[in-house]
Amino acid sequence: MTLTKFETDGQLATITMANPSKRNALSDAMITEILESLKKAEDSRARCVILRAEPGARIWSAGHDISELPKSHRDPLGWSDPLRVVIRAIEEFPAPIIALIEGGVWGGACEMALACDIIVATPDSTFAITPAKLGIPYNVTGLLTFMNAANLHTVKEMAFTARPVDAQRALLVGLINHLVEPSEITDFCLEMARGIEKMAPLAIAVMKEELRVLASAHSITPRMFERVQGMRRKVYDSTDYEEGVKAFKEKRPPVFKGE
Ligand code: KGA
Repeated sequence: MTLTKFETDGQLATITMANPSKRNALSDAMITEILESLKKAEDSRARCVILRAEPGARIWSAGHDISELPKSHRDPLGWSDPLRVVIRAIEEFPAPIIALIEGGVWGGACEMALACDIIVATPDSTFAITPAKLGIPYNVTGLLTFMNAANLHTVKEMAFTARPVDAQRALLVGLINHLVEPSEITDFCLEMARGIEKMAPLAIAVMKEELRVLASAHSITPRMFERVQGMRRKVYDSTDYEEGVKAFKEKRPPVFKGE
């Protein structure tokens, strides 16, 4: 493990993203390590997992590794994209995962944090939904993660402005569970995890799965799905998408033309 650290005492596992030079961007390699850690935690029958960045991190994660996004003409968030795979792994993990957040949480990392079961953040944390800044057609299940985490107007404001929301507002709109000072957040999460550990793991696992099934119980017709996929395709085939990714690499603001 080079980009993450994994610690466990059997009952509680902690996964720490530890690649500050790339702001914990969710590269294929970073996500592979997170997935390996989740597998180890599941094999050791961990009753709770904490997912965090290193203590004092300024950026929790900068989101999808933009350099690994396809240039164009390919769905950037297809079924087997690493971000999609890790979101499903978190949702399907058979024990609660607590996101311990310090610092900025961007784009796909915001989805990853919100896919966790309980979210605890420090007052200087921020949360941003960024596809509009990059010209990315976010995928349907990804938007559902955001919709299940906050009310529709909040999700729309965050998605359409791409502006970071501060932790106080995130608490107010129900995006996160608790705000805790940096000096106390580790103990706070550990104490919560120890409480979960004492509860019945089978009951928790089935409630987590029931809530996942209920939260994703939206049916859409094949025609609707294909229509949306067709609309998404127009976006990832557009010059705006190329421009969004290119502008990030060139460290300049993008200029979008709507074509
Ligand atoms: N992907 C790849 N590399 C990244 C990255 C990312 N998401 N974010 C940062 N880096 C790299 C950056 O290129 C630089 O590399 C290094 O990390 C430090 O970044 O040293 P190098 O080789 O030049 P930087 O920008 O200098 O750090 P900073 O000034 O501290 O600013 C930190 C932030 C997080 C504010 C800044 O890096 C930033 O804006 N990053 C992009 C945030 C973002 O928009 N993420 C959304 C990614 O898209 C996404 O998740 C999806 C799927 N989406 O939105 O739809």
